[in-house]
Amino acid sequence: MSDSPDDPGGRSTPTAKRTATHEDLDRLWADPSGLWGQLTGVQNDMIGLRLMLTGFFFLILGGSFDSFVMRIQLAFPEQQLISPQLYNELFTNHGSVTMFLVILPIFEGFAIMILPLILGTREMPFPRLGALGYWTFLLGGLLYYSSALFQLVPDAGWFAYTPLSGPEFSPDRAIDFWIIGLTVAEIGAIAAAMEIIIGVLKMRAPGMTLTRMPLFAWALLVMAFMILFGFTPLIVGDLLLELDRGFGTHFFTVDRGGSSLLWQHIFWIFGHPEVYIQFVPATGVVSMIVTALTQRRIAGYTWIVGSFVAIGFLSFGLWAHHMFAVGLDPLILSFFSGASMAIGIPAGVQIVAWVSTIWLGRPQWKTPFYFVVGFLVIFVIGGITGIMTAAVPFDLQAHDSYFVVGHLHYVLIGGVAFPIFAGVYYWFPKFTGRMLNERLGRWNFWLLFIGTNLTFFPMHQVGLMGMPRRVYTYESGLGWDIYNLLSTIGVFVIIPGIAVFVWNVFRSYRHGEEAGANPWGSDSLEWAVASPPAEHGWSVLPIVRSRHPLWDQDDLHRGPADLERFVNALAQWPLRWRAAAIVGTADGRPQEVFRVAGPSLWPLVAALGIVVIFLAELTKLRWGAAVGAVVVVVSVIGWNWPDPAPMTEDEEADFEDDTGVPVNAAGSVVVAAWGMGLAILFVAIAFATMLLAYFYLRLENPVWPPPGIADPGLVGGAVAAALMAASGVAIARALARLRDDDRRGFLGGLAATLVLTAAAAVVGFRDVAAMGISGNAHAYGSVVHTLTGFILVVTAAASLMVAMMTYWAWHGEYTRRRYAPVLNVVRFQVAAVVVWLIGFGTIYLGPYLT
Ligand code: HEM
Ligand SMILES: [Cu+2]
Repeated sequence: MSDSPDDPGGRSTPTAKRTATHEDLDRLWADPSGLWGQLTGVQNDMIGLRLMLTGFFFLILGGSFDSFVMRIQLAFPEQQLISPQLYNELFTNHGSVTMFLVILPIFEGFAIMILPLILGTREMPFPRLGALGYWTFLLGGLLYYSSALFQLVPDAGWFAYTPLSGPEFSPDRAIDFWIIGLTVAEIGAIAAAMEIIIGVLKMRAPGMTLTRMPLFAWALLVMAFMILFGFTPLIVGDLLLELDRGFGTHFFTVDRGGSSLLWQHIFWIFGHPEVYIQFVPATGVVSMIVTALTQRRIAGYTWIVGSFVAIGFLSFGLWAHHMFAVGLDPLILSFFSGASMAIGIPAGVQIVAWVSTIWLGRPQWKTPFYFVVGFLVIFVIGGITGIMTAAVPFDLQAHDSYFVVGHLHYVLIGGVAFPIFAGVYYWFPKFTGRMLNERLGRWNFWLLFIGTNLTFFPMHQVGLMGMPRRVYTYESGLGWDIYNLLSTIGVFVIIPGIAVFVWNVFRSYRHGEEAGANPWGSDSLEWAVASPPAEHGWSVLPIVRSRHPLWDQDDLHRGPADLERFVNALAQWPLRWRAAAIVGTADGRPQEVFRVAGPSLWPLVAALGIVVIFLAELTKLRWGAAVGAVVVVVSVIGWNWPDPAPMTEDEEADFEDDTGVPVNAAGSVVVAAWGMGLAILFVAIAFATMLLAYFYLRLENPVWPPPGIADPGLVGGAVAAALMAASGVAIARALARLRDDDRRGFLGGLAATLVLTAAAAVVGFRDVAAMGISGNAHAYGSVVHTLTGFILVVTAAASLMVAMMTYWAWHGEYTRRRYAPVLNVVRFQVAAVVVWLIGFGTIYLGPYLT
């Protein structure tokens, strides 16, 4: 066996073909240089790296600095170094930053940076959406942090429980910073998640079926769906809390018909999956590294995929285990307790798969592998203490004690931080062309491993001895002193561990050993391109015939004749616009060639507009929200302004004749449809959360509406609903006319849609207003008005799209062949009709339910 760095497994691996078009493609896919390029750039390598660096920056700021000060304060009993108030601010900040601003951007950045290479494609599907995700994330994080400048640091814990976070007990603006800064960042997280979902499902190399997809891609797919399903409810919850705080509604005011448990439910519907949102991609990293560094196909691929999906589903079904101590019904307690223990099963499946792969393989004891083994050890301990707290009687003892703090850090640091370090050591050579230093890597690992255990193991013990969490000091003589001192000493081992890492990255970036294309002898596609990769990644797309293409194929560009013809055609042509291939979701067969969007300033402008909307609430200059909304609308229009197609319909047809794959240079059909589908899903989840709030409050209030308010009359609502339903029919007719090439009928149908929607809105909203319910007297009015506002926003967004489309249709933008955007607008209008019918149906009929 040879131990040359290029083929540690003793076999040589194929590399990607370089073509004469390589330089042209590289230039075509690069962002402009200079400051302008920085602001308008959308290139996936850059966006991904920025997300990761920003996440790491917040980790240093909020993750490490805060915890360091807390641990100094707790080193000895009865210390008065910092005030109780500062301690509250520190743990709130530490928890909020680590849970919202650190892991998520690091993994989303990882995904955006690496997926195109791993999947054998050239870019992410919506580079501008990725850029928007980055800017909103950065601006939201900075907004959140700016609270420190005003000495208004949030102090209600990272879960911001009501009523502590409500207007009564937190009257100053501190919590507003929390809500508003984090909401902006969450919008960024969702934007990036949509990009990742479509990237994984639709942009892969020809031949890469779902069952040949690398495990990391699977994990990122599940993560992205969880972000969509977890963060959307949280955004709605945040908005409701801000309404309570800034507009005097009563969602969470108990003596006005609100419920503070409602906040806890919404928060933990997000908060529990959040832990797995962080954990699932980490296990994806581990699966890749275990395969590569043991030179062995991973055992139980299908089982691992199944366990990702199972975790994705299960984690949404067990949020209430964070609420065991709030007095829920015993039946509910046993359900959530059982579900919480069940989630140990998929995690166990993965552990068995990794351990058996390692057992049967030939591990290379390099730094990534050390971190993987460290992960296994620490995570298993954290998993066991997790199963312990899933048992209700135990939780009632350990809840809010340091046992939980020990448990959660074992899971988060062992389960998430270690895989991140492993991943950086593993993929660093790909993106820099240089290896990280092994000796420093060992130091890095051992300091972190020892430090983590020294810091967090004693916490379990002191927790069982009764030390509560979130206390700024404690009495001496309780036997807690030694454990706290050990914990604090542990931090002094962790810090040099991190310093060694930073030093290693800096030094190796310049002076590290040259890496070559495939230094670990790995099996997945990214290792076939040069290190560092070209801007476009692949000149000739690979044709995938195996789950481990670099081990099983000696030529990456050989395959069925039609696929070969396709990838070669795409390498030679087109060289004037950024062409990328879309494949069938399951079978990986090419479906479409579409044009990927290029650099643009609009994502940054849109992000600024979003920030202005929220900033207006923070500063109480509420007219500013209108300004922000205008900026957002303008930038969305500018962003989507149709570019002239870079080629004629005939040229497109020629390519299709040659390869059998349609070309849509003017705009994608498939990707756009998926984007719209996810946007509608986002609206649906937000809407479901609003309905949850309505029905939860409905159930908690025996009298609904409250005394003195009449049940709504049904006539006005019925008329409005009929008009709105008619608008859905009108737009469907318009589409049919376009397909018949009847331009006038098409335009007429669009006009009818707009008129009917407007009429429905006038009738509907006047009717609700005429009920004369106050939003500030009782939770009933609050939820009726907010639900109405939600419907209004969705309807207005639909009308804006229809109006823009009418304008372009007037200018002859759409033809029988090119009308993909029309289809999408039709879909959204229909979704708006559904939201309208269900939403107003709830408002009008809710009071009649008994
Ligand atoms: C140097 C390493 C770290 C140390 C010394 C540390 C220390 C602490 C301390 C002292 C607390 C407050 C416990 C309390 O008073 O109840 C805490 C809470 C917390 N930490 Fe860390 N931490 C570290 C790293 C991390 C990391 C990497 C994450 C996440 C990825 C994290 C997530 C959290 C969370 C979510 C809380 C809960 C906050 C709360 O209960 O409100 N920590 N940590
Ligand atoms: Cu949980």
